[in-house]
Amino acid sequence: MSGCPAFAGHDKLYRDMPAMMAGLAERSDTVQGRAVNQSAPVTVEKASARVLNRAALTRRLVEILKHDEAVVAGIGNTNFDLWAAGHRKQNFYMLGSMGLACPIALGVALAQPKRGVIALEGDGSILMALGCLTTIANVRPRNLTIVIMDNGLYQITGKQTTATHGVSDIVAIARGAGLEASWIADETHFDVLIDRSFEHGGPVLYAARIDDEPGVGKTVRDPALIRQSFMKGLGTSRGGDLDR
Ligand SMILES: Cc1ncc(C[n+]2csc(CCOP(=O)(O)OP(=O)(O)O)c2C)c(N)n1
Repeated sequence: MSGCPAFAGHDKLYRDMPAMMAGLAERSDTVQGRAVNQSAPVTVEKASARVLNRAALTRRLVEILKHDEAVVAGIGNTNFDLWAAGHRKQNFYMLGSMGLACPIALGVALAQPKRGVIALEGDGSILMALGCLTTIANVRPRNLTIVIMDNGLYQITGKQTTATHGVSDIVAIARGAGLEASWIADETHFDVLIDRSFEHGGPVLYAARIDDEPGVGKTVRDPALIRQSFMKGLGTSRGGDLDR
């Protein structure tokens, strides 16, 4: 099992970032070979966020991963698109119940504090479990990054609208819970935010406004298999009869 050295020895919390960024000169840098503007604003409001595509953003995330980060996707489209981006043993795909990507990711982050952990969740699902944001904000796992894919819909059950389709703003809710949070302006800003969360730590929540394209894959519907693969990916599996 390899941990995430990016977190070791970095004592600065993400809340120091605005002050740090204010001191940065205008310059370009690269994240995994992509040019990024390191002087882009750290926090962005919803009105400035472009509508993105969940599958493309998920592929982008998987490409940016540098170590064996755990990625925990919620029920439905977030895990369909994570699966479609290419299965990794460090991926966990929630089946059946909404609102559990962040609580599961919190548990993984606390159990393996040297590993980067990313939760991918839909707006409908996080709205069902807002209390977990207050827990995460108070427990402050530095290795946890949350990405909310906000299409304003319970898409997978027939596109019923959620509260974020109306006046509710998931980033504002997260900030109220005590988390550092930002809307994602565009794909390049996403690269910068993810890279910063790896370098400087969390917990942090980023929300993307996304379109209503359906998920592009279909996760294997076998919870035991998913759990066993994930435990192997985290180095915590004791193995079973089939491994002999
Ligand atoms: C506790 C619970 N309530 C209701 C459902 C039915 N359900 C499954 S997915 C879903 C919508 C999920 O919406 P969201 O998280 O926004 O993801 P999207 O479908 O938009 O990708 C609903 C209502 C469920 N599985 N679990």
